[in-house]
This record gives sequence, structure tokens and C-alpha cells, in this order.
Amino acid sequence: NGFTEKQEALVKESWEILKQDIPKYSLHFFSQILEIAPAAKGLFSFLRDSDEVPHNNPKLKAHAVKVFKMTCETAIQLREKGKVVVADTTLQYLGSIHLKSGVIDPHFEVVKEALLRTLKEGLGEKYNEEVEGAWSQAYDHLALAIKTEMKQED
Ligand code: HEM
Ligand code: ISQ
Repeated sequence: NGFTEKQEALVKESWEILKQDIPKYSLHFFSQILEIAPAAKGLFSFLRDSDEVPHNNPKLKAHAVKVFKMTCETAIQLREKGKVVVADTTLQYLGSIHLKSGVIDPHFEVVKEALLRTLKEGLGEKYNEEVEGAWSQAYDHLALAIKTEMKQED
């Protein structure tokens, strides 16, 4: 609802920029999550037993990329269909993974803030309120879909 062509373009363009240095931005994304909510560390299986954020963890990279890509995908759908359609199986899978990991609703705000900070870091001067608004809107829709699924599971 109300996602413009401009917003979709902004999301796509900024992902194209961050995509050029996945190791850097996935690490930044993750570090921001832990800076905002240190206790969230215990939720992630690949972190639980390490003292610091692992610098070259394939799982961390792959997951971080998925969060960005899915948010991007959501932006495209919002523009094309005016709503978010995540494949049922994907949504069920994400719902159960997050529920099992002990993720709760307020964590979604933490990840959102970390995502925005990472965009800001990556885009530099190209980061502005419009970019922030477009990513926020797309993320909120995606987060709501996952949170709703998590509630249907318990
Ligand atoms: C796992 C996406 C929000 C914590 C994952 C995976 C994806 C993903 C794709 C990997 C699933 C797999 O293949 O194993 C997303 C998206 C989110 C979101 C798109 C929001 C729109 C959150 C939030 C938290 C969180 C708010 C809480 C801080 C986790 C944890 C795992 C996980 C703990 C399991 C990692 C592991 O131990 O292997 N998420 N996530 N996620 N996510 Fe999220
Ligand atoms: C899983 N879910 C949400 C955010 C993430 C960031 C980095 C790695 C994995 C993630």
C-alpha cells in the first residue's frame, strides 16, 4: 500500500551498493544488532560459544544477505502488488526458526535499527530520509509477516 516506484528504486539501488562488500556489511549488520542488544548474542547458534563476532563465518554472511534480499524482495512486491506475499513454506520455516531460537517481537525493532545503521554506513552521502523510509516500510511488512507466523505456531 502506497509504495512508490521511487521507493522501490531506492531500495534496489542501495542494495546494489551494499552487495559489493558482503563480508564488511554482514559483519557491520551483526555487530550493530549486538551493540543495541548485547543479550541477543545468545540467540544465534554460530555466536553462542565465541567471544566476539566471527569475522568470516559463512552462516552469518549468508543469513545477513538473506535479510537484506528478502527486504528488497518485499519492496518490489509492495510496489507491484501493494501487499507482501512470502511463499507459505518460507514463512512457516522462518516463523519456526525464529520461534525456536527464542526471538520475541521487540527484537524486530533491534534488527530494523541495525539494518538502517548498516545502510547508513554503506551509503554515506546517499543515505537520507527517503531511503530510510523506503527500507523501513518494506522491513516492517516483512517483519509483520514473520511475527504473525510465529504467533500461529505456538
Ligand atoms: C535465522 C531472516 C528477524 C534472529 C534467520 C535466517 C533467515 C532470517 C533467512 C536463516 C534461516 C536458516 O536458513 O537457517 C530474518 C528476517 C527477519 C529476521 C528476514 C526480519 C524481517 C530476526 C530477529 C531476530 C532474528 C528480529 C532476533 C534478534 C535469528 C536467529 C536465527 C535466525 C537467532 C537462527 C540463527 C542460527 O542460530 O543459525 N533469520 N530474520 N531474526 N534469525 Fe532471523
Ligand atoms: C538472522 N536474522 C536476522 C538478522 C540476522 C543478521 C545477521 C545474521 C543472521 C540474521
